[in-house]
Amino acid sequence: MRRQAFVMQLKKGYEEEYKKRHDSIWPELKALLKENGVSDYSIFLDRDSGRLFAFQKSEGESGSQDLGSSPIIQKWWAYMADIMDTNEDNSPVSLPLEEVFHMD
Ligand code: RM4
Repeated sequence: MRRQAFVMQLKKGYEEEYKKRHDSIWPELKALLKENGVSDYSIFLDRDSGRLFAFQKSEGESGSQDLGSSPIIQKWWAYMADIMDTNEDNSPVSLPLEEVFHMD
């Protein structure tokens, strides 16, 4: 099981909207993530900077940000694109982070 973390960027003023959309995350998106080995997935927000810190475990090398070929992911990314910094394909700009400490 691999631990992954990455940073995304939320546009200012959308903090409540971001949480609201994730509180009602699509069941089909959750199912897709689990089917692809993603678990223990959390996203934290630094309200001052709008930085979103994501952590997840994955069974294989790929994680949530590697599923862009899925129509459900493409639909979700398009849905979220108005409130996040995104690439041209609507995927959220994601900065992978290096694990420098872990304690079980
Ligand atoms: C985030 C972002 C990620 C997705 C999660 C569920 O806002 O879109 O790519 O994995 O939502």
